[in-house]
Amino acid sequence: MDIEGTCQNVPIDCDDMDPCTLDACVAGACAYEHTSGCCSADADCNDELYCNGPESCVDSQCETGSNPCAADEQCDEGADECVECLASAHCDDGQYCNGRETCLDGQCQAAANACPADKECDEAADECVACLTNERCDDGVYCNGMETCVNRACLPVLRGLSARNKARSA
Ligand SMILES: [Ca+2]
Ligand SMILES: [Ca+2]
Ligand SMILES: [Ca+2]
Repeated sequence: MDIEGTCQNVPIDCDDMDPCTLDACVAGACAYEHTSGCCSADADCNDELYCNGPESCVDSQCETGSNPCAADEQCDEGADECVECLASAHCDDGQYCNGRETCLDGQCQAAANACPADKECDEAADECVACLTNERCDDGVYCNGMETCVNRACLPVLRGLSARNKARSA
C-alpha cells in the first residue's frame, strides 16, 4: 500500500510500537493492518484445538504445537484428553481367538473367546473349527476306537479300516 495523502508530510508518526501491525498513513489517517501470523503472546496463537498441542509465540511468530498424546494414545478432541482408544479398531490386539476387543469410554475392553465351547480356535486360520487334534475328537468310548481329526473335522472310527489296521499291525 502506498503511503500517501495529506498526512504524508505531517510529523505525526503512525508507529504504534506494535510489531504485529503494519503501520500506514492512508487518506490522512493512520491505518494499521495486522500482520497475519504475528503475535505478542502465546494466547494470540491459540487455535482452540487441543489435539494439535499448545501453540506458542516465538519472536513474534506463532509456532504450532505438537500432539499432546503419547504414541500409544489417541486424542479425544471433544474431551480435550488423551485416551487409550476412540474406536474398537484401536484395541485390536491382532489375535483372533481371544475375540474382538472393543473400546468403551476411551478404554479397551477384552473380549470373549471367538469360538463357542464346543469348537476349537485355529489362530493361524482365524477360524473356529471342530478340532485341531485327535484328542479333541475322543468321545470317551474306548470300544469304538480312537476318533481322528481330519481336515479340522472329527471322523468316527471306520470299523473296516480299524480292523484292517489291527490286522496289519498284528
Ligand atoms: Ca492448539
Ligand atoms: Ca483379539
Ligand atoms: Ca472312541
